[in-house]
Amino acid sequence: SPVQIFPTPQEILISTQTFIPSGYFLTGIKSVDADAIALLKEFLPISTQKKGTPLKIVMLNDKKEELKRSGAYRLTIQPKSILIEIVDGRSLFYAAQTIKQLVKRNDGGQILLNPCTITDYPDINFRGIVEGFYGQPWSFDDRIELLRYFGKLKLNTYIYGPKDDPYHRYPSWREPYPADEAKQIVALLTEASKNKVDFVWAMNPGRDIKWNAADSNAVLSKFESMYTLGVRCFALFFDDIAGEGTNSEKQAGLLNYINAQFVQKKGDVKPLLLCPTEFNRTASSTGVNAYLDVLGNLLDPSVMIMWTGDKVVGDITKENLQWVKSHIKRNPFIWWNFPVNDYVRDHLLMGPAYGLDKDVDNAMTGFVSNPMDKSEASKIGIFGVAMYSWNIKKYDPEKSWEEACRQCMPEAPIAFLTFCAHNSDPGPNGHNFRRDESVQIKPVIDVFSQSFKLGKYLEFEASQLNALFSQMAVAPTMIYSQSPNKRLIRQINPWLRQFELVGNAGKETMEMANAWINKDEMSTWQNYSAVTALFDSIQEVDRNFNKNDFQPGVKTASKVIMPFIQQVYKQVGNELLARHEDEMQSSSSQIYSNVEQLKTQPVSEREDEIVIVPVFQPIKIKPGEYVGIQTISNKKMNSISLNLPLSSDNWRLFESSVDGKTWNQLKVTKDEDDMESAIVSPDIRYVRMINNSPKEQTFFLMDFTLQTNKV
Ligand code: LTM
Repeated sequence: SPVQIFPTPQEILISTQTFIPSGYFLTGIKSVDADAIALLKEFLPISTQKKGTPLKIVMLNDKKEELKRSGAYRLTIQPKSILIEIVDGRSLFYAAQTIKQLVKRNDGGQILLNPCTITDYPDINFRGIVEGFYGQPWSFDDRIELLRYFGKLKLNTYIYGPKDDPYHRYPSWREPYPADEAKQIVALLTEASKNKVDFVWAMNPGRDIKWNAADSNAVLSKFESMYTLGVRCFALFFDDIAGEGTNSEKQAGLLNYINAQFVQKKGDVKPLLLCPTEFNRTASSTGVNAYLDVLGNLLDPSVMIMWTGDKVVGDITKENLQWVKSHIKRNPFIWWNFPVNDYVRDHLLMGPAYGLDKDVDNAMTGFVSNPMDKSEASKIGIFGVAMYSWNIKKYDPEKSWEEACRQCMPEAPIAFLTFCAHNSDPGPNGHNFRRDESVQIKPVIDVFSQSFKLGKYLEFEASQLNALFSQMAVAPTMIYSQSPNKRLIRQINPWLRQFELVGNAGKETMEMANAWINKDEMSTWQNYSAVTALFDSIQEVDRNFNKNDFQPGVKTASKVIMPFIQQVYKQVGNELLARHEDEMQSSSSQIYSNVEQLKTQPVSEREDEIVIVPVFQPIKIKPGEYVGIQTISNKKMNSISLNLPLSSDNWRLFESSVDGKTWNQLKVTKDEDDMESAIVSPDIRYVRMINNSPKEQTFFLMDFTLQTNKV
């Protein structure tokens, strides 16, 4: 095709010849979407007089089911006319977005168009994001910018549900927003409407809801207050809760009540959306009257149900979609936990959006991505979701990702692509969700390092590695100097700094390796010291930036590049210093647990503490199961401290051990904030909390910390 259009149209016939259009006048349907007309006028000469070429807008009349969807359109461009057939205002807006991408200019600045016929519609009805992560919610400006981005990508759904907005969730879901926040919501609704986006306001009342009339009315009146602000789409979330709120019969009862008393009565409110408590297959109970079956049987058929797939974070497969449909008795509305990074906050997820089944027709009501707390950086993942959800069969994750990088940073596309290519894997995490990273260079690294271990330095591979490391080292400077997107730079700044250091460390490492192979001990020493100094700087950035209580730190190129650099450094260092490898490794800790859900949960080791990375989902722990920390650190241990809310019963014991075989019970005390702690002896290497009761228990693992003596 002579022109690229994003998302890829369903059917396109386009001539390679261009023509220069004269002025247009509008004809056909009179009262059409004003935003779409304003958009058309931005790039087409449209006059108010009946002069020039007709641009005719008519209703689309086609039997095909897809061409009845909101947003569907047919566009016929000929030298003597433009015809736009539409279903609704959104269709016209999308046709205008398409024409915008078709318009080119010649050297004289004149507009050029290619005659074409485009028949286009979305594969999935609701497409967009759910702002549903933990951590600092997006700012007002972040959201406005994203809504504009949505318009361009033909995304139509913005679900508002940030976990750390107290008026969305605990403790203030019952209360209306304060005046200034309410004003911002009104402004967001206006921007959403301009971009043909449904702004869905979600409430997450499950943590402390009481199943009584008072709380049903509390939900109703909060919805009423949001309706007054202009909200017309509503959702109820019951994810990440334990206890009373998880009752599926009661949840279904509440949704049906809101449907009857609010949605039906208002008449202009769209169907309700529910995020269930068991929102993925791993978390789903089975048997008679299992949670999802109850929802499937009781919930009004108009209510849409969200679903994250087989796991909290993972792929979306045909098989999984079919499985959930058989339980909820409707197509699921996908909540895809990508590129969200609230469970790996020291990493960025800026790689391709893949793991989405293409062999799925009409199997999803909606598809929304849960993004990172970094709105601009999330645009890369969101772009992929926009391409997939509009045209599933034509979706190409790699190509979409490259285009996303180009569009997000047209001023320095190669630098930005390089940055994203090495910032995609989340690192080890409890969801076992990993991404490919450094894909192109990985085979080169494998070949080079294998030979290097045998004392050979492969020149050809080395030249490719050198080229990449140089590119990495300059990419941040290019981005800082060329990109006007200051918001993006602010959001990813710590990673940009780190990226430059890693690039430089790579360059020095290659020189060191070369000098070592050439038996140039003097240069080897010099390069070795330079790499050591760069490692120190990398550690400094890691310690001093991106501070948060969950996973502080700044990890970049951590899957392929950093391990390679470290391995070469270690190998040369070992030989140079005649040291043994294990002596260099002074400390390593990991989770100590036989709870399936926790086995891969990482721990984070800091200067004077070892912390289990918090888990947001409730954890089920059977009698005799335990969770704790195992360490081979050479530090002295001090105490453990715990903050495990919603678990005041006496079902657990705390224990410590030197060898993992003999255990001593710890005496735990509570302070006035209900924080628990216990002193441990300096030589212990294991601490754990064990379910000492005869029953399975549910708890949240928010803070489990082993304090070590300050070094
Ligand atoms: O995924 C869902 C439905 N809920 C939460 C999200 O809020 C959170 O962002 C993700 C990723 O950590 N996990 C969840 O369980």
